[in-house]
Amino acid sequence: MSTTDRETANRVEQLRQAINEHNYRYYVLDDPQVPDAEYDRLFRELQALEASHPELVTDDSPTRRVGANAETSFEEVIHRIPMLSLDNAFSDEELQDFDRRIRDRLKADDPIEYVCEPKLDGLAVSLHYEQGILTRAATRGDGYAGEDITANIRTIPSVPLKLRGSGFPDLVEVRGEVYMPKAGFERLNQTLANKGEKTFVNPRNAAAGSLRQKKPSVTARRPLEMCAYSVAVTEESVLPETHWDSLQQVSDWGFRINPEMRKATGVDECLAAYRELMDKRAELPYEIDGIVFKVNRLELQNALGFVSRAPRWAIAHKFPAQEELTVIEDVEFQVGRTGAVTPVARLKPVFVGGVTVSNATLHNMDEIHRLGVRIGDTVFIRRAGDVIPQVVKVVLEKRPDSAREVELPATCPVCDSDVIQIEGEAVARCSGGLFCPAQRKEAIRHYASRKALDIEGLGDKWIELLVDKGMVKTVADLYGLSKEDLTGLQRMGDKSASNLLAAIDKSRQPVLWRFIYALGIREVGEATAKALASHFGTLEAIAEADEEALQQVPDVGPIVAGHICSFFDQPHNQETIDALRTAGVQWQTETITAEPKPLLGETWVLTGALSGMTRDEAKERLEQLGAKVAGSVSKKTACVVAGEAAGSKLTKAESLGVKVLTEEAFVAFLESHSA
Ligand code: D41
Repeated sequence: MSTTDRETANRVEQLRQAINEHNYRYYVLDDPQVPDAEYDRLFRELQALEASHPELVTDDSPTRRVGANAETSFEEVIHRIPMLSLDNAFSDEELQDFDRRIRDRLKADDPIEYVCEPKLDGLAVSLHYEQGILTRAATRGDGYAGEDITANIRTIPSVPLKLRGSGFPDLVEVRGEVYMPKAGFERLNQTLANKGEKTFVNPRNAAAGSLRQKKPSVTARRPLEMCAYSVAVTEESVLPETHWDSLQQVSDWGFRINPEMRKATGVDECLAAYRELMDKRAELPYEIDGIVFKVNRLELQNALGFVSRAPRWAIAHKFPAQEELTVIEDVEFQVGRTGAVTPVARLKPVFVGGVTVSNATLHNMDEIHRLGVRIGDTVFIRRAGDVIPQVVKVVLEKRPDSAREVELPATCPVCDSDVIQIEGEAVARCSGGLFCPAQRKEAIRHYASRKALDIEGLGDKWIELLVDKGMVKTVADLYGLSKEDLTGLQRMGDKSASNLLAAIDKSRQPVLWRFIYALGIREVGEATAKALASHFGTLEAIAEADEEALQQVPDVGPIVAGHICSFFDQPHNQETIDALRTAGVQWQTETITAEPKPLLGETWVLTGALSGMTRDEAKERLEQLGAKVAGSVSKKTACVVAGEAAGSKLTKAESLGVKVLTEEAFVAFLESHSA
């Protein structure tokens, strides 16, 4: 070997050690030591060296997690030492029985020491290491024979391809659970759903499906992890005295072990550990379905032995199931405060995730189609943590002949207005707007908000009260309120009643754009309302415009035009507008169009704090003069108004040579342009 070859070989070895170390810190300890960019540089350097020196490539190189063209064979593998199963305890009594049996058998007077391990909800696997190198990975199968999944297991970053340290036996078998963390599962399902593909029912199925892939490159993209729970050494070697210590050893070899693991002496401490873990269950980043108790001393384990494939020294105390089967008795549609019409499944009550569940959301019609749900179907209901129960799968085999398709109602179940579903949008909506009782409070809140009619003092509390007492059904009712009405309400003093009435009264003459904005038409925000007002000049003209005419307005596309038309098509909305008019609300015909607009086509930017006016006021003045007000400075910016403590926008304006006005100069400018 030449010197340069030796140098290359050394560098390759150095890179592998560094990368393995970073991998270990990142995936096993969750404690990265270098930024991703540094890791990527090392990785690319190793890839490049291996590409130019193929003779240096080894199987345990961190670049070889996805084998070049290896496929997972799924060939049968006979376990040299059978993989035992676990007995279950479903109650405190069953756990106490387990502990009593052990003490009887061992004739023990003192309480037994147990190791308590979260029971990960994944798949048990066996990994063989020869001279420290991963040589074979297999599923548990029936405990005697499993399948060879080496190529897929190699892609899991928390599985060491090579044991860390030295002094390990020539042949080591590590057993553990492969699982998918909750966050990765959610992301994977979201991606699958976006592609219209079938999603997984739970993280366990997702982990199983990912390991069952023929192509390791697919498995590699799935967020799988592995956590070790036991070790078997098939030859003479010094074993630690306890299960606990053997897991510390496995951890030193580079495996992830469960950080929630702890020791407990006697059954009462075990029961306490069970309750503590149950309380933590929802917060853990992975799913567990119980807790495993194992007699800690290996000597005692040996003395206890096993019966029919399960050790006498271990038991799984199960948590309440998070999935159960039940029947969808009906599907009803609920209307949310924004008008979203959401299908809700009425279920035959079922105990799942620790509570009795009789409703589950179906989200929207797309979800119903994706799941293929019909009324009468038997379905998997899943309730994990505190999240709302979900329908995750239909059991087609159990579909009765009487099963009915779910149909989106044509009209709102609350107010009978048309239900509108825009193409390409998953959510269907009630078009009742101001009129729909389900949307009433939200509509009133919006109407009274600062950018709309700015009714000071009409906060959430009053809206709640007025709507709940039936005193205000639509915004028009606000104008009919009398002082007696208000003082009759709890906690409403004479003075605050007068103030509120005055504020309501003051809102009777809004400018047109504010009134349009206040109507709460979907996707008609402040800017669109202004554009509509200055284009059409009157509300009548907007109400009569068809979609084509509406699209003449800058910023109004087909979707917004559709929302505007369906709003005015609803007789209820027209009635509310008429009622407002009758109540004396008089929006001013937009006169802006008639005014000269010296700043038309210009974009201005406001930055820093103004002392004499608010940002919104400054913006409004500029817009009246025809300018557009933007949030960032570019070459195209006509002018920047710089108030107190202006920062990066001012610097940028100066560097681009954009005109800058101080507040003083801006005020003078406005005065010279005021009518
Ligand atoms: O977390 C687990 N799922 C887990 C499974 C665990 N922490 N410990 C386990 N210990 C065993 C024995 C006691 C037999 C070594 C297990 C399992 N078995 C197991 N997993 C699937 C079947 C058996």
